[in-house]
Amino acid sequence: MAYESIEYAVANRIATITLNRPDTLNALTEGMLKELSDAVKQAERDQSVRVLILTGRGRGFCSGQDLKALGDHPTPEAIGQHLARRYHPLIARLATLEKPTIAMVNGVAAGAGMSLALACDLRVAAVEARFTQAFVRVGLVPDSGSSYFLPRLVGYARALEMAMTGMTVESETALAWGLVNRVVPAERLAEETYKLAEALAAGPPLALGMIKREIAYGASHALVEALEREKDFQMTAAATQDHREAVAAFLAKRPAVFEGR
Ligand code: T3D
Repeated sequence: MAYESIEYAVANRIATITLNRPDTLNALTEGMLKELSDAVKQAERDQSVRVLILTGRGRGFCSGQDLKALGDHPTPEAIGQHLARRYHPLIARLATLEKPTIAMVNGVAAGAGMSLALACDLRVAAVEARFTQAFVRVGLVPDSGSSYFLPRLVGYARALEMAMTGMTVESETALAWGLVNRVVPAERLAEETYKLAEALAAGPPLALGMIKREIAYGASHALVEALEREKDFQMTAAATQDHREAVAAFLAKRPAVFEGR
């Protein structure tokens, strides 16, 4: 599939998706959502890709649904179908991708654009980045996973405040609230994000995929169930060549080389 409103590149085992409609702060159109889904699938299928980075071109990360394209789905039913057909599979695929994902938040993340950032595993933000649950400002409610991820990240009260007021949360507050993992000056955003991505890309891929599933499971299950799940995953991890390699490397005082088997 040829892309018009995103860019997709792979280098050093890291796939980067760049939203590329800078004039609208990368507002999401039907075409862009299709391309984005296709690119995430590519990153999923490509065995050489170990980490996925999502970012935006220009001064915005993503301003959410393109409000000028709202007329494409003018009835409540059409909006519901649009969410179910375009947003839900994309958010679910991102969140369950068995590879680490990083949102490199270069600027404002609003509405469903903020949801996209939240659906990634980690968020590295530029000082200029800001976050707003803009939905309420256009008389809508959080969608695309914001109601799920936001309270888990920042807690119930802060999630409600953001969702109900549409307030803008600046990067430093986002860091203090646990909304982002790191805040760095804009000129170091790419360097710091790729350093983190490279460290993850050098890790044991099967274990990383299981860690992602394990933490998600633990966040929504009882302790006894989480303990059982940990045991199952640990047995699977212990059976991998990567585990044997890591122990051998430790004993030989050399870096481990993980092959994902
Ligand atoms: O139908 C469905 O599927 C329903 C799903 C809904 C999901 C949603 O995401 S609803 C929420 C949609 N998003 C918004 O409501 C955010 C709208 N944008 C803003 O509030 C502000 O633009 C920002 C807070 C994001 C940034 O403000 P600022 O002052 O930095 O920039 P700006 O001047 O407002 O925007 C710059 C340009 O981007 C401007 O275009 P212009 O005047 O230079 O030609 C603006 O119109 C455009 N733009 C920004 N956001 C959108 C947009 N164009 C279309 N859609 C946008 N969402």
